[in-house]
Amino acid sequence: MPSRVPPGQFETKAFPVLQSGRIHDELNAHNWDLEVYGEIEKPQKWNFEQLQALPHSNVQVDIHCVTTWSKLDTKWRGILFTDLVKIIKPTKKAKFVVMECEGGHTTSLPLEEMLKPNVMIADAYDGQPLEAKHGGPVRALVPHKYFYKSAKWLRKLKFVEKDEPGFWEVRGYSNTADPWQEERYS
Ligand SMILES: Nc1nc2c(c(=O)[nH]1)N[C@H]1C(S)=C(S)[C@@H](COP(=O)(O)O)O[C@H]1N2
Ligand SMILES: [Mo]
Repeated sequence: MPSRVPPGQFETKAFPVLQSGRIHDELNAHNWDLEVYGEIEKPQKWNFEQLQALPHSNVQVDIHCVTTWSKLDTKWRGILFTDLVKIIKPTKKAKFVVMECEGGHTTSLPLEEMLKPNVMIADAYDGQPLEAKHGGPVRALVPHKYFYKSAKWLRKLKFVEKDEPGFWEVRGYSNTADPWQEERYS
């Protein structure tokens, strides 16, 4: 059977916590909201309660951090990106999605990458509300990319025609970030 651990990675049972700045534990289900804007037909601002009313799915996926840890069979719940786009309807001009986080951190991906299986806006991990240290109340989950594409403390999704490389990407990390191709640095 082919390995589930990509080249240069090792498996960990722990769940390390990584971010550029501090943990945004001031965010919670009462003061958080998500703005979705840019090249879409139906701009939105959802608070946490409104987000709960959107269709939710469960996924079980392996995650891979560029610092070489991989964690297998992680269980998440949230709104699949493929379900999200049915509501907001990206225009023909929408080619990239910029994920904007509390505190100014960003990352981005082509819209087609966000439409791949298991990509979601996650609000629960392992059957519990998503903890602040892992990006709660709501984060992005893009399991087929290195984990720096999975924005924690997500506050805005901006749909754009031209890419806007994010925090780690402008600091030398790969913008494509495929763990199976070991796309770590640019
Ligand atoms: N807002 C924000 N999200 C972020 C980051 C960050 O610095 N800020 N770092 C990324 C990196 S490098 C990793 S490995 C994962 C870590 O997620 P975890 O702390 O839940 O393991 O979050 C990603 N999302
Ligand atoms: Mo990372």
